[in-house]
Amino acid sequence: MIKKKETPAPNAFDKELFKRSVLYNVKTLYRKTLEEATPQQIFQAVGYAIKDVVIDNWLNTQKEYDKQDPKTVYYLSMEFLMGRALGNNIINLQAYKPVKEAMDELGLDLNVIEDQEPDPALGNGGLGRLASCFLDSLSTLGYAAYGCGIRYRYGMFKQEIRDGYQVEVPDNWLDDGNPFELRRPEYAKEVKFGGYVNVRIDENGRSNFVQEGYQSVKAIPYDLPIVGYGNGIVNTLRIWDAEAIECFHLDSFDKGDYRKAVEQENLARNIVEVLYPNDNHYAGKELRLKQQYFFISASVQEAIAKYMRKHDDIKKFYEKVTFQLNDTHPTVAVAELMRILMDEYYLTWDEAWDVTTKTCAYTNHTIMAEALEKWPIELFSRLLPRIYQIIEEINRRFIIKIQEMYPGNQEKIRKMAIIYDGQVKMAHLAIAAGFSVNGVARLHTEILKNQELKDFYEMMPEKFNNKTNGITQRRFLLHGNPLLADWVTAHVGSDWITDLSKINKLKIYADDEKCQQEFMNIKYQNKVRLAQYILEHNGIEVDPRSIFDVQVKRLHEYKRQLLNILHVMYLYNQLKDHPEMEFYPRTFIFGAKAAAGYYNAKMTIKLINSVADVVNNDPVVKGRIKVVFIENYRVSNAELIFAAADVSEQISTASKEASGTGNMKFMLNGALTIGTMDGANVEIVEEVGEENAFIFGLTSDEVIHYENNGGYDPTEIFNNDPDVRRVLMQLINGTFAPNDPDRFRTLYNSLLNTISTNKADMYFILKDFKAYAEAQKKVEQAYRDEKGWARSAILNVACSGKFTSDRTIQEYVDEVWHLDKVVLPKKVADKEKN
Ligand code: B1H
Repeated sequence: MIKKKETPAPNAFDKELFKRSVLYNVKTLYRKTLEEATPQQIFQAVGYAIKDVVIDNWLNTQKEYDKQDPKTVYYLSMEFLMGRALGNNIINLQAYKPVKEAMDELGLDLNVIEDQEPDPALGNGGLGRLASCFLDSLSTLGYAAYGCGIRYRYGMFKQEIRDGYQVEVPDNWLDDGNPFELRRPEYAKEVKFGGYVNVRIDENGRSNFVQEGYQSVKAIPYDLPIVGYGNGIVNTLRIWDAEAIECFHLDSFDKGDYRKAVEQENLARNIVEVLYPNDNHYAGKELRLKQQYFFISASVQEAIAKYMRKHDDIKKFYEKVTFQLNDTHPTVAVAELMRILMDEYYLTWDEAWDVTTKTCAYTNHTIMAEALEKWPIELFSRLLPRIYQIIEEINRRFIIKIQEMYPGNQEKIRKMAIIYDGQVKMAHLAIAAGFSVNGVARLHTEILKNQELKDFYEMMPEKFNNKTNGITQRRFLLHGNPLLADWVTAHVGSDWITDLSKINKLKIYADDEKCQQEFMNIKYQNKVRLAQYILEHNGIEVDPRSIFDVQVKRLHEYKRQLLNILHVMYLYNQLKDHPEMEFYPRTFIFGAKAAAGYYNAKMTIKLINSVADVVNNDPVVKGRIKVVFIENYRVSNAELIFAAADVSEQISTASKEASGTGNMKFMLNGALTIGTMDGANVEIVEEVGEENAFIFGLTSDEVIHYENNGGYDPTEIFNNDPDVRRVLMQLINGTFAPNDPDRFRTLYNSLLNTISTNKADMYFILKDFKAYAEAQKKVEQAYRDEKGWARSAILNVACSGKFTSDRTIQEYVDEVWHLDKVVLPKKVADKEKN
């Protein structure tokens, strides 16, 4: 029944040339031979050799864009969590096989070379990774796009675990240089901060608003190629670096400019220094607002300049450009666009507003209250005086609209105004000025419409739409799980690589016993690969025959890693009480970074490691439970982890996880989900069937109902459930901290704080505990039936088609962006293929 492997398309890749290029690069970059070069130097040499191949396609694509003049989306984002570029670029060039051969022939191991590349980690978690998946899909589908962001000197910190605690180590990702980036000083822009606004008569006699007495920095773009899969298209991720506007002149002393020169230099140095490491949490810091305006001003200036190089009517800007705002972080783009249109192109307010509101679209990624961006007026107007003035006027006009619609309704103004209570509310600005507002999963969008943004939805229902997130199968299956990728291709052909709906053809193999065996065998080999990684990096031996039960994501109370580890403690208690009970061996794998200042999150990491120390070394357990905390979870080791997972933990408090995207990566790799009806889990279960997942817990409606009625009282559960009580007491009796029994007291308090009920167990951990434990029992039972498990796992892979970012991007294109599809002329495509 198995189809023959499809013959790969004839490939342009010239292996011999490539080998020579690598040797040449080692020589010219390092004055070394291959034998003398370090692994890092070899990575650089290979990177430059690949960039040479990419650059021709990049040039061609941009030339073609110039000719065809397609509409372009600017994906504006504070974060791009790209992960390593080398392997991904080789994959998308369809050159993995020849490159691997070339390396073999040079006596090099491609995996080892790939491992030398630092993970560009210019993002926190899901939001930044989504941006990167979207860029991959945009290029692969053939749409003109720029990603615009910041070239942080330090990205997401490296996590070390010392004595069970997280320690943050700076991420020097640029130390050895980045072979893929291109510095573009010719597109540098000036960005102005502070000072005051004045009205001046310009040389044409027009009165005009100008910013004076400001400090400024020079924004310098670095371009990174985004290679489409097998289509010769290369888009650009443009990240901005900051430099002092003029070099430091000693004669500044004499002019009295010395202080200003130093300040501008400091401003430039600080602005791009580091990514704020807070996921789902707003850091109301002045420097953060500077970062936002810095990259937005530069990006908007360049987008307009580029448009004006080809067109003369700025009033039609929106016909060629869309700005997609990745959450509220880039929302100053609205006012920056207004500013340039009015102050530099002399459009009237109404003309500028017409262009702006047809250009900007906003994606909401969270309903967590602590993530809402609200800037104090004082700070905002001091740092961005002209921008603030414009937002005031937007607000004034918006309030008039509210009053027209709801005459005399002061409450509406209080809830919806852009500026209120001394604060600038960025989400309100994004909604008022955007032509589209979208959530990132069906449930999330419904909650936006019916709860969080209800007033806005009622006033402007036509703006609201859903775009369920997706992931790129090219990185998370083709590159990350080559064994399964080959197996899928052997059964359904290779179309799934660019059309994931085709993976559905796997369904017919779900009941085929041979296929089930092959699938389980591949999973086993991937588990061996991960076990090896864990042994090397954690010194813990795990049994690849045990169930690999995995929760990897940022650490946050709403994601409920605490529920997971409390359940492990409960299982441990059971084994202690009944050492001979039936128990299928299980390896609980965690990976998570906690924001540096997030105490409960950091203590949860310590708890996981403390439980691991006790459980992993207790002879009564006999290795049946292993707990592993994988240090420094990031894109590169994520690829290994998804491939090896049996069970995918997606256990957020219902309503809190906007979508989740890890859930999709697990599914694509054939893990079964244990999860709540939250975010995209709802749609995952809808695709694969509830019988092929383990769903438990409160629904989002129930959670929201409790929240609207003052919470719930967890003491009742504590008093009546001895299993829960025992686990909780172990948090404060020294079971996992013999020398410091109070160590986990704050975690205990977060669950049981009896002083104010509405703060106790805010994330419903105790409320969901029993249901979770029962679902976990079902996981164990299901895993004992190997064929049944394999069937469900194959069905998960087969039903994952909806969750490709290609589908998401096509929906954005069809319903929001309306981009033109770009096809390279045949001669270019041919040249590449022959
Ligand atoms: C998501 C964030 C986020 N939502 C603020 N919001 C940040 C908010 O540095 N900040 O200030 C950083 C990140 N991140 C995530 O977006 C959601 O939690 C996920 O559920 C979702 O899948 C992802 C992509 O839409």
